[in-house]
Amino acid sequence: MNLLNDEFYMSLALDMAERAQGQTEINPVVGCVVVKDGRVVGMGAHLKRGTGHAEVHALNMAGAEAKGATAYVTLEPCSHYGKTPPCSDRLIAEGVKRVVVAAVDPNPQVAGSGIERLRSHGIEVVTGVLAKRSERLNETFNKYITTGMPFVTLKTASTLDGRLASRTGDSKWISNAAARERVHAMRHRHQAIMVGIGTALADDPELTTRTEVPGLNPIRIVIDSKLRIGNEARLLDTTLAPTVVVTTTAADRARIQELQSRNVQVLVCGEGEHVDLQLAMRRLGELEISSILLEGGGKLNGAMLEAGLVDRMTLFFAPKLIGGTLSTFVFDGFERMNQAVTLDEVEVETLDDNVCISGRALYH
Ligand code: AOF
Ligand code: ZN
Repeated sequence: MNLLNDEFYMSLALDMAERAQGQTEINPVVGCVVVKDGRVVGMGAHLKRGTGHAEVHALNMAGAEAKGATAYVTLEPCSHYGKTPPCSDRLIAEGVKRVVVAAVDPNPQVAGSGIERLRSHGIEVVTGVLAKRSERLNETFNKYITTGMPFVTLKTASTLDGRLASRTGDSKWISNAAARERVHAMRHRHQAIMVGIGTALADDPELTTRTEVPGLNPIRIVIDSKLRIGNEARLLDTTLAPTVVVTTTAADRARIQELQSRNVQVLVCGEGEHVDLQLAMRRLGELEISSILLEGGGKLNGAMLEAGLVDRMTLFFAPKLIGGTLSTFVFDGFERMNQAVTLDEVEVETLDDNVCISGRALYH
């Protein structure tokens, strides 16, 4: 930050993109800074799906100053007609001289063709400036656009011995205030939040975002194979946020209709005992849900992990031991250590006396 170089401006563009996390639905977060003759002349971020891309806002602000300028963009400028026209064409039309890009757009409709287009019009393009930071900001987009499957962040708040409640089910509170605040900010950044029916029945959660300043409520998803959710459940109050209940063919048809009449979306994924989680993720992807915060409980956490459907884990630990059997991950377990699910790119952070360990899930 002390040097006047490409990273100096790119980090500003990334800061803007970062602040828009959670509000662009299936679209990536992108920031753009336009610099001419040593001055910032335009800035912009993509703020909402269906509205202007980052480049458009920044170029509108720059006006005639864009001619001969350098544009810093956190994601490769698009080359396709989506809900909006291609940004690479706009950069060309404005006479921008140099474009600095952080990450390549993994969208198969773009994937390098935006950069190619700029170059073919004689624009100098530099790529890879702070690419890792951009890729990390858009890790949910990157998975969704290439697979159609939502990116799943699994979050737990447990004791040091990995318990999410006492033997009687008491869980208020395990983690400290700082950790709980962090979780609400995570809810804001994800499009949906998912729990199992066990958690829904035990805690009757609202699963809304309660932050110091207002945040966005995620779509609530309940995995409920036999439709045991009660009519009084707070999760069925769809005035708070939309609710999707995922069930199986074992569910009572009349009950499905009853839920639908209450504005709840019901997905039937799998026959018999258990929800087919793989299918459920695919169907949720089809509903244009690109990111899910998984808040358990133990059985759903274990099942999602066993199915290889968890992409990131954010595990909060409080310095307490409570014993009992209510574990954060319930599944049969692997036979050998070399089969263990591991965390990659591990980050460790302390929040007062709580510890947060996070990383990408790696399956063997
Ligand atoms: C950019 N700048 O700010 C964003 C980009 O439906 P549309 O028109 O909004 O297009 C969405 C796609 O455009 C999205 O999947 C991604 O490939 C790219 N997003 N590109 O140059 C931006 N948000
Ligand atoms: Zn664009």
